Amino acid sequence: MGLQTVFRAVIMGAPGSGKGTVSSRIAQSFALKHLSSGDMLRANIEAKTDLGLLMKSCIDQGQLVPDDVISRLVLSSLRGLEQTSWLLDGFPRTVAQADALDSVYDVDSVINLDVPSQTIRERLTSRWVHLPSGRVYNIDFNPPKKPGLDDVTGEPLVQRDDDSPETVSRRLKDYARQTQPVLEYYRSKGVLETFSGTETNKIWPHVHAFLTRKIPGNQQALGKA
Ligand code: G5P
Ligand code: MG
Repeated sequence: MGLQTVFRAVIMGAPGSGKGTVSSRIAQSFALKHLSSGDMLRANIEAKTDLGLLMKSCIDQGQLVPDDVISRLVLSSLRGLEQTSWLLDGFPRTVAQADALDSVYDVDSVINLDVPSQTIRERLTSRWVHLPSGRVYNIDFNPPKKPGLDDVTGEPLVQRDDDSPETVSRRLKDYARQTQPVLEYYRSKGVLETFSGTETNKIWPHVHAFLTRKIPGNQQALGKA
């Protein structure tokens, strides 16, 4: 009676597969709290925290940061959210990270965005971001209202240091090597749901329909795709 059921989800997919884009739609439609490990790291770099200064070169080169560092950062941000439905984006990225998460929470669903590498390469070179909020734009797909400026704050947009073509290649390779096993991990637990395609607008209605079925107690705020 009245006990709100909590829904815990992870969104996976190669760099540039659209995790950030789809996550913000999910957060809006289903009132889940969106937590992005990459946004957390970039916020630390922007604020020049000790952690940010230490991790900057690693991230700029497209390498994964150490498992214990990222696990501590993400798991501490989940503290106090026992009664909140959330969506993790960018974490876990290795089996060690998946084990760390598993020791604290069971994940209800893992949404896997499966997008071809060539599509990804094209997207990332035209991505622009507003670092303080994590809002993502693309000069072809979802351009800002005013070129080079964030829609909400009017602040300047930047390109990520790790979106250069060589660094994107490295990130895609690392994804195949280090993150594919995490997909197997969740497949074996029976919670993996894969969505394939080259366009987010075509993938999204399927993700929306899936979550509408999955999320208990009809939590959708807006409910429309
Ligand atoms: P991040 O921040 O987690 P990645 O590499 O996993 O970074 P990324 O690049 O943020 O993932 P995304 O979120 O999957 O990609 O994709 P997105 O931003 O929504 O979309 C990409 C672009 O395509 C955007 O410009 C978007 O507008 C556009 N787009 C979307 N859909 C379409 C479409 O249909 N058509 C077109 N034309 N465009 C579209 O991690 C960054 C770094 O942080 C560290 C690592 O160093 C990592 O490299 N890190 C971790 N290290 C260890 N462990 C972890 N768990 C870590 N998490 C982060
Ligand atoms: Mg992202």
